[in-house]
Amino acid sequence: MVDEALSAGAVARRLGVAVTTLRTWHQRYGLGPSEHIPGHHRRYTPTDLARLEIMRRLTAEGVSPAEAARWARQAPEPMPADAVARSRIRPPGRDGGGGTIPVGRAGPAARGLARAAMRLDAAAISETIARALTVGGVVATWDHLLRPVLVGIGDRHATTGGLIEVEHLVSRCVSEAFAASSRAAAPSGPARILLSCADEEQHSLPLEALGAALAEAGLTYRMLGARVPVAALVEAVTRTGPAAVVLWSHTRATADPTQLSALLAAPRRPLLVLAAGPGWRADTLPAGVVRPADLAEAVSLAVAVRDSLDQSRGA
Ligand code: B12
Repeated sequence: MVDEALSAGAVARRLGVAVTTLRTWHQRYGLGPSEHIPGHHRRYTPTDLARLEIMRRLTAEGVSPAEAARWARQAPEPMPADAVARSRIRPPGRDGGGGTIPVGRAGPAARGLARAAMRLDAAAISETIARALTVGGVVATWDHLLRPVLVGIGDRHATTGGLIEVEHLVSRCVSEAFAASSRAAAPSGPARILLSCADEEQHSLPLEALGAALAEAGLTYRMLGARVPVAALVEAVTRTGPAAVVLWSHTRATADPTQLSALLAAPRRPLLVLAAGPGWRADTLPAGVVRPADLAEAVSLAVAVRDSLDQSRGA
């Protein structure tokens, strides 16, 4: 943490605000640096920075500083990728035994969501997700709130055989939240991105996260959802001519690369074919297929396709 901690000057430069503004936010709203090394000035941790970014964004959008600070203080803690990985390989039981969902080093919002999930409290689950979406947006909500909890549910299920009811209820609440968020963003224009799960693939939540993130970025998409047979996928591509297709496979069992080859051979071949998800093996992908590492990268690639289409239209 010490290596990642920042001085007030560095934070002010990153956020584009004055150091005096940071001081005010600290004194009035408690959004100060939390890292303390004896004999040194206090320093801002990645969590402090994430909260200040929310503060800056909301105040810039006209939210009152007191209200913005309230949202910022509730924001989920950012979770570095290596911490996510560590949280997945922790031995079962270290996070409090069979009656809890392990969330590794994820923040208080993820722990609250895990507790609500264990109580099967759909209203609290939905409220926590909705608040995180409002405060931090889709990518942060997925990476720092939902993924830790989903991975924790999966890990706990793998070791105990239980929590299937929790997994189903949380999945349902996540789907609803992303659908509502996409509807609220309501981008207009033709859907240039096609999202589909591989044949027999039931894990659609990451694609739903991608859809909501695309909508948030102003992109329209068409979602085919879970378990799409390859003939149906090719039919959809032929009929709608999308610029990009994202095919999700969560497990090796559904990652048959001939599905990707079929897309590349379709009469209206998409500009970009993305093989997304941990099911795909890089060494079996047909040439010309791109494999995004995470949600943020998948969004960037889709935005790049949209921009290049816009440019070629304008040219
Ligand atoms: C929710 C869930 C379900 C739900 C899915 C609901 C839905 N609408 O999606 C339901 C109940 C349907 C389900 C069913 C099954 N499931 Co399930 N499920 C899960 C769970 C808990 C979360 C899935 C999820 O959304 N993960 C998304 C995130 C959380 O995954 P991640 O690993 O962090 O993501 C990585 C990458 O994908 C990438 N990434 C993350 N997000 C994004 C987004 C984009 C766009 C991109 C490009 C990349 C990207 O970054 C991460 C780092 O590598 C997982 C646990 C887990 N660890 O994933 C089990 C899990 C995937 N399921 C599992 C199993 C076994 C099953 C079943 C076979 C169970 C059964 N016997 O019936 C079935 C059917 C599977 C099938 N044929 O599709 C196993 C898979 C084991 C394996 N590797 O083969 C897991 C890992 C649970 C476990 N530990 O045993 N499941």
